[in-house]
Amino acid sequence: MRRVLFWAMVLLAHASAARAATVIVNVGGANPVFSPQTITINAGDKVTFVNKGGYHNAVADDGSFRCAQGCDGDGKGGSGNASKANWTASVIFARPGTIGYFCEIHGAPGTGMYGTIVVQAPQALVATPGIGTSVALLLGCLLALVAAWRLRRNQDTSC
Ligand SMILES: [Cu+2]
Repeated sequence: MRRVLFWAMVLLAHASAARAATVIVNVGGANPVFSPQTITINAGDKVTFVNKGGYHNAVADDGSFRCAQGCDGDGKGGSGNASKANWTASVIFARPGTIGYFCEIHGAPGTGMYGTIVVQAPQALVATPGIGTSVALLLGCLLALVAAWRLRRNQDTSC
């Protein structure tokens, strides 16, 4: 019985983990670009900017974030001032919308070194294959558990 509960919890954890993803955007390197330049994520996902070389930062057109070695106002002493250190900085996008951003050294909104993040609204549970699969697995597991429990009430069962 404990094993069944364990696996049910593993499946549930998997289902909730599938909701929030981390997407990497490479910053600079051989060329002063953000790569991929345009990404599409789901609300709640995290974008991690990784400086691959050069003097850069990542600044939202609307001022909602300004990041390099951390982000301005992150409460951890981070600074969005452009830096050539091998910095990484993460931003979580909670709300749907399209957010443009740029490097203050090599670009401006929509020109030069800039990028776009398309944040989609949260998708229905069944519309996300990863979650749907987990739910199906979990339901299958529970049905198997009920069937096994009816057959052998006194024995430990497992999926
Ligand atoms: Cu730059």
